Amino acid sequence: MTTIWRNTLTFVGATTLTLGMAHAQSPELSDPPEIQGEVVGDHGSHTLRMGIGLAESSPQFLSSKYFGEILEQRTDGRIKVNVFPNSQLGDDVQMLEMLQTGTLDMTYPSSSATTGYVEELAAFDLPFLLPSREAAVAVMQSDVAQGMLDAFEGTGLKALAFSENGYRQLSNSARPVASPDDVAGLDVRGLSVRTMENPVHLAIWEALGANPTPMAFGELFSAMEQGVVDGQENPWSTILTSNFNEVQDYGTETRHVYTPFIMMLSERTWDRMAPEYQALVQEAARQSAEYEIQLSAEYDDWSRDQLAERGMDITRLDEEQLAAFQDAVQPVYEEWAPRIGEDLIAEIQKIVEESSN
Ligand code: TK8
Repeated sequence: MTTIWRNTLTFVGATTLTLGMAHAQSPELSDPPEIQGEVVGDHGSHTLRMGIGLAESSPQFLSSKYFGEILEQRTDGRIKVNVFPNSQLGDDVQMLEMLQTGTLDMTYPSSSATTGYVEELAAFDLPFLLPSREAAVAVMQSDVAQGMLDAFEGTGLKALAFSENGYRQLSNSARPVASPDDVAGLDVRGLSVRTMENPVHLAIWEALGANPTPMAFGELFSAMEQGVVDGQENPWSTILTSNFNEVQDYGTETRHVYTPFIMMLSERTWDRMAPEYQALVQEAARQSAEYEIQLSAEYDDWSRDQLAERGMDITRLDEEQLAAFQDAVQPVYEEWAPRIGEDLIAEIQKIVEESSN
């Protein structure tokens, strides 16, 4: 593991130990691939400011640092990337607008935050569409997905690559959840669940009998801490690295949606770059996205087990319990498949089937 990773993780680890939580802050992570290739020609200097939502220990941050290292090494320091984590520059929606106005160079939103620009991306928000990581990666690396990235042209956003936010899991502070009835609450009120600002996610939690509350990710921790919402849904690694377990007692392994991240560059920044730099940025994005997926996979189950070790009461669903969630959200397909595009969904499902052969 190169020095910068060791420093980053050691710092994070030390912080954890200082706080008295004798828990590892990250699993044994793979080193980033060796940076290959010559130094490209001198086409001037760029310092790129990149805002992301997640913490310094997240796969999103670690892979973004690697992205910057590739560019710095392959341009002999002429391109540098400063990564600002923890939503400190804003949330996904705000940072995308900052890319359009040119006040920020890069950001790394969930695809769910970008469906206002490219509606087809809402396919990724359909519940239980992607049954495995292999299927999800096959879809993200397909021509269909590349077509979605290309469709951002002219929006002020250059979409560079898909990577993994991951399988979303429910957490809450009210009660254990093993069924949609537990979400809806038979003799108690339904859970208030924060969702991303995305209509399909709203529909999912309405179908499950919750009271969904769309909210920016950066406001979520304090909303849960103050009891403004009972719960939220995100991958285990996000729940762990954003310390949601400090304010959430119960987890349920629903895996109801697989959300991609999309690495985004402002078109204004892209247009200022020489073609050779553009090609390098595109290649570095692809390489760092691949590394991010690997880190996210290494983090996933480990994070769930860490959360349990730290006291979160985690419910893992059996086949029958999972089927109850899948049945309950079937109306979401009926409502949204025609709006997203039945042909597109069929193409994605074909890629899913082929990926399991
Ligand atoms: C981070 C977000 C987050 C997403 C959410 O910027 O908002 O819940 O899952 O990862 O993109």
